[in-house]
Amino acid sequence: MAITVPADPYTWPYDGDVVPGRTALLMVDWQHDFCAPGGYVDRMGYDIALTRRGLEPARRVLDACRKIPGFTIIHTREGHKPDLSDCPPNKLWRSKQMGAGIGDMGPSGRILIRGERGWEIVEEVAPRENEPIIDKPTKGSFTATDLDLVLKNRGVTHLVFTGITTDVCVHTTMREANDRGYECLLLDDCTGATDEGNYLAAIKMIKMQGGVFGAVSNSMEFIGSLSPLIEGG
Ligand code: C5J
Repeated sequence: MAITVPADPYTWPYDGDVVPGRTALLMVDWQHDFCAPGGYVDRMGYDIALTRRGLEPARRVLDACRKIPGFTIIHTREGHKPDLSDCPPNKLWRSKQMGAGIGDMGPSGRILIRGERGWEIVEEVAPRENEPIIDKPTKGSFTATDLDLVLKNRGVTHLVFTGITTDVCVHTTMREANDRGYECLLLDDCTGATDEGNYLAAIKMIKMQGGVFGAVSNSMEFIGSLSPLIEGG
């Protein structure tokens, strides 16, 4: 029996079947810096309730995917080397203008620096040993990383997205993936932005032109549709 997910603007995937061995769940940047008190987003003065909102639905999706044999789960983290050698000067300058300089000391350690508390993935969706983690100094997860190689090695052609923030790292990664031919699905209750208008616009953009970057669904539809594949589900 073919498995599909009700989605907008088309039933996902385009080729009519979710095949676990060809599908990956991408958990984008669920880091303290983007959704926990004292992190980068908090220090910039944005409301972390907006970025944190998708965490519980994303955790449920992660749990479900972990029970599907053959399903790949990948986590990403945005962060820089302690010496900032991989941080473009303009990115550094902009962060300082916002009062949250990359590399500056904060309540969660040095902001957006690899190895610091703020850079770690929050406990609710912490990676397991068999789940690859992609570290990136960039917004997109394909730039300056081996994500494409990891996916190709596993034969993955279809990507399901949760993560933060919708309009920045999730969108950039989804666009990069789409350009590389991956068939993408974003779960809209499993993501959030620092601005509600940007969140809504980012979701809308995906759906233009018949799904210019893929399709949009939600955690309930996704888990319900995949239930025949979920062990004990
Ligand atoms: C941002 C991200 N918003 N993970 N990073 O700077 O979306």
